[in-house]
Amino acid sequence: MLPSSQLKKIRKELEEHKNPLIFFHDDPDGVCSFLQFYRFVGDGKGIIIKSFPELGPDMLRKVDEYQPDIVFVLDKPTISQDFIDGIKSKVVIIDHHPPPKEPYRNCDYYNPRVQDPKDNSPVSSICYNVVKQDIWIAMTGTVGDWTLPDFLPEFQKAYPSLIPEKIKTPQDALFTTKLGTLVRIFSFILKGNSYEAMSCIKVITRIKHPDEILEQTSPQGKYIYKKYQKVNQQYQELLKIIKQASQKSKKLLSYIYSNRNSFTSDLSNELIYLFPDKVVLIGREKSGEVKCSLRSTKIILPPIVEELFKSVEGYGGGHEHACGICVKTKDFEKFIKLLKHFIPPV
Ligand SMILES: [Mn+2]
Repeated sequence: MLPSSQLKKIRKELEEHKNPLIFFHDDPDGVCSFLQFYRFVGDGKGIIIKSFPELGPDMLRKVDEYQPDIVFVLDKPTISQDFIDGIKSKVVIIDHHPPPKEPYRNCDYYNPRVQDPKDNSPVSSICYNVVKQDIWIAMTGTVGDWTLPDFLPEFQKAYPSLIPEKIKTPQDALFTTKLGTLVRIFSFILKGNSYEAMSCIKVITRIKHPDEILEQTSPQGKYIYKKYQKVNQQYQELLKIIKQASQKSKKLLSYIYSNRNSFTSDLSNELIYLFPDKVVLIGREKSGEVKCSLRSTKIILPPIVEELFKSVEGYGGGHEHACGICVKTKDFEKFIKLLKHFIPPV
């Protein structure tokens, strides 16, 4: 976690600025970070970043349009210096991915890894330690990034039905609890284009209790749940197909699909939970590229990924046991062959 002096400094920024523009990563951790800051200030505007891999100067248009008094960038690992330099107001970046080799200039940069390279506390848990409100949103984002935070006991006390006390790992929280369903809801409403995603997020800014969504006790909650159900139907169909295909796989479970929502991260997470002894690679083919999520419980992935890119054109990286990778469709077979080579026999 960030030192309390830094948490206080961020809180002061939120108290002293009335019109923040908040860019955030399009996953539950990013969304929940945005929601906490937005609800704390009570005003401002959020922009979901779907661009990959970099937040670039093309987004400056949005800054000029809105004229904010401060810009936040939450949970987004790669930001171009030109983007930062093009902003007239103050820029505050909060992240928990490995910091850039060349530190960003002209901004305040907060990342727990700067002090402790192993501390990758999700951004939504950092935001909670800043604002100290909306613990259910903070918890959703944090568990969405496979982490149980220090405020878990406090949360269990406030929302005992969402996460039973016996839960001791993020995996069990994700796949066996109501909180896990909430994480999935927050992930699935982001599918589709930015406009649709933002209109759902706007609805959530007005929701006071998670049961409004989970039990559909308010019109807002009902709206969110309906959107989730529609996406979930697609997801469950794909999951079923991949589970069947998995019976033929040995040490590597790989599956490529196209023409559907981007589910590679959600699918690979659920499949590695179901098949912890395999390496899981789920890819989505689109315009000549395959975007993949790679998971393993045992193997440290980033050095392997780096090694693969010496022979195959592509980019990607990520955490020790979870990586995002992009390869050209024409190179994909070669990529899989090489990958298999790096996985030790079961
Ligand atoms: Mn994150």
